[in-house]
Amino acid sequence: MHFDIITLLPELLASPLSHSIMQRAKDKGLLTVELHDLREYGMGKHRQVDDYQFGGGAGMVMRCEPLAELIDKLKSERTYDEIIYLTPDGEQYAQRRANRLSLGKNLLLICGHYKGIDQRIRDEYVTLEISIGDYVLSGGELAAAVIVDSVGRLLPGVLNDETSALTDSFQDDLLAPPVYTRPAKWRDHEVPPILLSGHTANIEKWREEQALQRTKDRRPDLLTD
Ligand code: 6GU
Repeated sequence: MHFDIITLLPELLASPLSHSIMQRAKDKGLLTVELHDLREYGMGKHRQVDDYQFGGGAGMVMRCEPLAELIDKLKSERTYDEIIYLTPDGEQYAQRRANRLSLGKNLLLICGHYKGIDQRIRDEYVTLEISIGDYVLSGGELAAAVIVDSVGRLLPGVLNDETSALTDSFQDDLLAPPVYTRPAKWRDHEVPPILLSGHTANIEKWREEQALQRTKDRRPDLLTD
């Protein structure tokens, strides 16, 4: 799978996508990520990418021309499954969307800054708008990293048995059960004895019960909708 990411802060995105599972996915050739610095498409000698908003009001808006030039160039090189704008007024991101996006081949992510991008770019190019939660980030870069990580780890061959996505929280609309490792007794806390019993079927049943209880306690909304 290939990601193109349009950003004013490529340095901010490079590091989170260059470690651990994401780096392994890249090394295996399963995931490619290209960062495109919008500043290089800025206007005039100051490479301007933003301007005052029509109608007044605080905050700058990202201009159409630099974005359009870069998006047109990228669209001439690839066909995108989705052109995604990261924005706090987008669809709330969840595992279901990550699962669906992971079936695609090419995704284009657009990171906004300031008050966001001119509405006409959204109307002309964007096919999906995503928010990663009800809070405001300074720009779309951290949200883009969230999308690449959550989608990238679902690609066939990225995860091994140890890191399997099948037992993740949310994969069946349930939170994951508690997990333990050695030692079996730490301070005065013991590992639930069933996990040491070797009875695979009972352990699996216990984990399902724990997952359900944890979901009831912490995220009852997941069980109703
Ligand atoms: Cl996608 N972008 C920004 N700037 N803030 C956000 C967000 C995205 N999702 C939640 N807050």
